Amino acid sequence: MAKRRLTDRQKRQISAKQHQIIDTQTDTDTYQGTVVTHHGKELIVSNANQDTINCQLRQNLGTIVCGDRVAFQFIDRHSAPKTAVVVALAKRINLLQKAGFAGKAKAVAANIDRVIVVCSLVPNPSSYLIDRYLVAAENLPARPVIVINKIDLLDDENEHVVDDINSIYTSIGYRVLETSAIRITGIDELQSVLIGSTSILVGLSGVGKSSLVNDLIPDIDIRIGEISQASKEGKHTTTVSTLYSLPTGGNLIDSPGVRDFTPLNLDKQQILNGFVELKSYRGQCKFTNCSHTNEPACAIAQALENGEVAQQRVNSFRKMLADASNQQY
Ligand SMILES: Nc1nc2c(ncn2[C@@H]2O[C@H](COP(=O)(O)OP(=O)(O)OP(=O)(O)O)[C@@H](O)[C@H]2O)c(=O)[nH]1
Ligand SMILES: [Mg+2]
Ligand SMILES: [Zn+2]
Repeated sequence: MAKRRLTDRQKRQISAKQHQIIDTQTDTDTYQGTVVTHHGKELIVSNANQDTINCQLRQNLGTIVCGDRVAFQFIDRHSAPKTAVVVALAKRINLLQKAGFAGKAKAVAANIDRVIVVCSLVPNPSSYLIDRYLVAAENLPARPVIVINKIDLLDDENEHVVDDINSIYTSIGYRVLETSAIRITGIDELQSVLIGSTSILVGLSGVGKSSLVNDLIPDIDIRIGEISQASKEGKHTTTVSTLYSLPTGGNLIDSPGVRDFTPLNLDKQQILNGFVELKSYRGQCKFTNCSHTNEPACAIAQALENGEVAQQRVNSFRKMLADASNQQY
């Protein structure tokens, strides 16, 4: 079939699209977009003009998740909402996955530049959970940032929590932000971190991820969870990852809160690589298969003894190694 020649208008439209070119798509009726959300049969894609398009999915494209770049062809571009069919999936930069039911891989989102690990001051954050998110982020790879939300609940009792997180994580190079979604404090700082990249908010249910999105994007009004006293979980808990376009440029993905997070199938080396301050000791233990627990001349045990690394981080590292070796998948 002869190739259709592009009109000037079409050329302008195409050059205006800032999304990554999908190599296999040369058809001029094909447009590029980013998956806003995909849940069951609902698949919403946005294009460079921020139009949201209800899409169907051509078969055999595999799993498509929030943040994926896709090519689509309009079914009806004049309907409200516009409708289209997704015909191709672009190669991913990365894919954040977690261990779901029975250890099965569950894709969370794709093409992530930054992982914003949100914890709340109350109840006290789990350092092991923060560390597992950091390991997952380092292995994507994506740049992690830690957010301590609900800072309005700061008091004499929990002050040390903020100090501990700050001292442990800033000393190994991570940015730690303190926010209150309710009082709207720390939001400008968070906003400046997000500019120009695709970030995902992750963390336990109820820590305030959706509330932060509402602060960052005043035009939207995501339902947030009132913490139910009975279940201690948000009633309007987020159930599907959704990508929002930030007014300052960049995208922000709000993800459903978890009860727990286990990165997927990381081997020993990947776990070590995920602990940024420990990975420099790689290859320095006496035994090449050192489990870094109780062997003599373990470089990590030695670093701990010398006060070069934090006990809490080494505990997390050892626990993650033990958990990984117990995983039956
Ligand atoms: N005191 C205080 N409460 C907050 C703050 N941010 C959120 N909350 C409250 O925490 C509850 C949960 O907020 P959400 O934004 O729904 O939390 P989430 O992390 O999106 O929860 P999931 O969608 O279940 O993952 C709501 O009752 C919010 O009003 C904050 O900074 N301070
Ligand atoms: Mg939410
Ligand atoms: Zn060792």
